Amino acid sequence: MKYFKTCITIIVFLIFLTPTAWSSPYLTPEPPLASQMNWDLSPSGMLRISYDLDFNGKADFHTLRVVVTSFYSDQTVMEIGANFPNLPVFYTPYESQSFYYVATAQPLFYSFDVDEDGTWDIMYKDISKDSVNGNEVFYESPSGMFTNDFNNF
Ligand SMILES: [Ca+2]
Ligand SMILES: [Ca+2]
Ligand SMILES: [Ca+2]
Repeated sequence: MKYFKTCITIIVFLIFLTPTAWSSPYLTPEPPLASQMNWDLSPSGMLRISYDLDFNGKADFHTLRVVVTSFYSDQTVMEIGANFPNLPVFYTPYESQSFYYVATAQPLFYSFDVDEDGTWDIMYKDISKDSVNGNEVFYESPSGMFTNDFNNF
């Protein structure tokens, strides 16, 4: 018996450097739509969805989507949804009809209310609306908690 102890280990690390969370504090992928706290139209006309990421009963994460179209219809949400595959459909029911909002598949803005006081503290814009994948950019800090160069981190 011969024992060959040949331990040649070639480890090749292919590191694809992509922007990661360290450059975008708080930025996190949107949870499933079904886990939302509530939704509404923002003053800018975009569809806001609020989440409670730490489950303390207070909203801390909000996404904003462009409304693709909105209309009254007496069709069911299932029927409307079938007309807009892959797009989220929201609706407000009225007596005989509902008012439907069809939004983009992914958000344009991601907003965080770090201290949960109702004023957003940091906003990211995802111009390509392709979910959180590293190409989001700092947009503004409505509360002033953060500055452009992240001095407060
Ligand atoms: Ca919370
Ligand atoms: Ca705040
Ligand atoms: Ca993106």
